[in-house]
Amino acid sequence: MKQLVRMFAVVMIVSLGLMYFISYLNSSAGYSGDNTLTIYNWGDYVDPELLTRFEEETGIKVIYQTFDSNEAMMTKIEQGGTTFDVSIPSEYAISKMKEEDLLIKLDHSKIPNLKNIDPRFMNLSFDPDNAYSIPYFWGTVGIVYNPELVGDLTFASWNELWDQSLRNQILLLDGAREVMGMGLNSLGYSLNDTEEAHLQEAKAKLQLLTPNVKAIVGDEIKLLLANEEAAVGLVWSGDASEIMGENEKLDYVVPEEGSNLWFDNMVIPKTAKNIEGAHQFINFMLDPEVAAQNTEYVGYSSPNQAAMALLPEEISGDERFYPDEELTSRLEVYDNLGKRMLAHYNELFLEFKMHRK
Ligand code: N2P
Repeated sequence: MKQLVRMFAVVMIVSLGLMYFISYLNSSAGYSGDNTLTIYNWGDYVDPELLTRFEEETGIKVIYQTFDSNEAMMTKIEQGGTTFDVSIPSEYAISKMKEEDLLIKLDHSKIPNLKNIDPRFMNLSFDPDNAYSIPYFWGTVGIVYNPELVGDLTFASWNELWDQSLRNQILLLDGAREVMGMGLNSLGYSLNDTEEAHLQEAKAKLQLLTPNVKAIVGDEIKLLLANEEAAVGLVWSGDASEIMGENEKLDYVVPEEGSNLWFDNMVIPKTAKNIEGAHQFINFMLDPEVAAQNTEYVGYSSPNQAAMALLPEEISGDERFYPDEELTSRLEVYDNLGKRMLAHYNELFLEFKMHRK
């Protein structure tokens, strides 16, 4: 009997010890409630070293997931399967998410680094007073091209993309607003046009581009263009700057008919579990040194004026990525066209994609 009691005691002690050890492992790995932060960002859109630094400074473990279009991101957040603490949508998506009650109001007292943001990027019409969103990066949509492979073309006009010499030479980024917007702009229409006849005209014109389109791709567009797998690409400006960093022969231009000016802001979705940590992360990304390092890493344009002051002139003074007033006056921001019209843009883009096959 004595032996049985002793054995029982040993089993108890060992299992208690094991339980303690497992809970210690869990907490040091950070998987305990408040101690994690789930971030949902565009692909290739943060310096991973900064995520590690955030984890070290705060003891919060970052879980990181990526998306490649506003549409994919919104669908996932609407479905609510995964709960995200921070995401980074573009302006029209922010407006739509606000409308659908998917975002929480931010507590600016927890984001003192907000003072570093250039006032030009604050209080924009998609989010008055930045009640729900904080500037992260901004940019344009344009054309990267290899002057050695395109003859006399300079892409002063979108219509040069339709030139017969570009057969199978164009890569397009995989975005409904961007590609439809390019079609509309090439016809002299607004990229926020909602007139059915204009939209059909744009789709028909895009279909005529098909022989020139080599592929419609995600982030791999950067590698393909830098490696000269295609002569021309429809890209976001920051991707262009990264591509040109890899291959100095290439250039970036925003055609004269106009194009898109976009803003990506950090938000906290309604389903967030770690609202405190989310504010901490937003504030961290707004620190001047952190934002400068992030800008150098991803190649996009920073709205953080304190960070801009830390960046070399070759970045902050590059007018292709920090456009002057003349260029800015030709750019349009995507409007939130409403659920139905946005779905219609997606449909038309999908039909164009199907038509290629
Ligand atoms: C980065 C994607 C940039 C997002 N890969 C443009 N809104």
